[in-house]
Amino acid sequence: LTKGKPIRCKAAIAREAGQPLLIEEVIVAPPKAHEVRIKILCTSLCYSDITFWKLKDPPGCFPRILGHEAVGIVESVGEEVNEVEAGDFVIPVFIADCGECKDCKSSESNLCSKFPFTVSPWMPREESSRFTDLKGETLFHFLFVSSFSQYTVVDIAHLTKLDHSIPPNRACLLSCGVSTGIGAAWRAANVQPGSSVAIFGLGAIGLAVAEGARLCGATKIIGVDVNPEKIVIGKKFGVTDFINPNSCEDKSVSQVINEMTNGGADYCFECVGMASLVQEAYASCRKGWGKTIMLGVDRPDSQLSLNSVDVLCSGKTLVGSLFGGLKAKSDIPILAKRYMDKEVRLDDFVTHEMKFDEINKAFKLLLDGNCLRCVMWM
Ligand code: CXF
Ligand code: ZN
Repeated sequence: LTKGKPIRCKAAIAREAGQPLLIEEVIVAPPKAHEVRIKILCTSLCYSDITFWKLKDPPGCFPRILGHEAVGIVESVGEEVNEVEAGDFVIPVFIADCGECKDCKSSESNLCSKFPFTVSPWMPREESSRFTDLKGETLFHFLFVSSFSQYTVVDIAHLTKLDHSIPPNRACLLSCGVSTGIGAAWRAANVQPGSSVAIFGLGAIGLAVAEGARLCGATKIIGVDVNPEKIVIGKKFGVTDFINPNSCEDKSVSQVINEMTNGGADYCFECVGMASLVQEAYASCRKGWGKTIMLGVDRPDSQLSLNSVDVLCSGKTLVGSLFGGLKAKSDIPILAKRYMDKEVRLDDFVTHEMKFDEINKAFKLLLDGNCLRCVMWM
């Protein structure tokens, strides 16, 4: 039995920014109070792993165990954990759902205020790590998950229990990107039947927004992307109309969308992470009731510029969201059930599956834009 003892296992360590990950043996400490040690079954790659792998600043976050889109089995629990037990099937999520604070109790928010979201290299309750390498050096955590390891320790506030019916190579998608996109349409925007939607950026997140919009009954789903190959993949995910900004001639994308929708789309989603595209999305949504939802992550110092009189006269809403506005503990089980009921489609997001050891190959696939989701088996 491993309970209460350190576990030695394989992990992929990011030792330096932008350098290939190294598969090494690591030591995973037992869970402290409110913590759970889990055996990862599957982990997939999300673009945020790449963003933070590339990032040289802030310095001091390497060596690090990246990975935050995963599913696993509870190996052991620390004191005060009653919600899950050894053997349970669990999904870790980068935002907390403590269930007790004003935000978690409100149906209007998914931004826990007991454990506010930060990009911290530690566990959420204290500045400490549960990982060391075989030389005794501390390895940093990532987004409170660190799933590029056969075992990891996650705070109970960041874990959602699921029943075992959903296969692990599908369940892991619900841990970040696909949930974020579906959630943005379903929770952050609350897309209404018969409405029009414009999606800026048809990567995995944008395509998941399309899936969410379809599930909500949107009838016009406009995809905007500079890559013409996205027409085919977009159609598969319910995109009804396609705009390539490079072939709009003298018109702006927002002009084209305003004409196509007779006054602007009901909902616009920015899924690239470019401040200038947020402005274009905002200009593309309908006066009076149009809603623009931000999902993409731009550089921390980027600024939005909107004309104040335009905003004043617009009646539009601009809203930012993390994890698509989903409340992890209540909403992920709903998405899992809807997948099992063949309503939510997850299969088409999985373009590649491989062994965890091949993680550097997975990085290259996503970096080169050749994959939506690459699922790795531990
Ligand atoms: C992101 C959300 C925005 C900040 C960085 C991490 N989450 C997951 O990919
Ligand atoms: Zn992610």
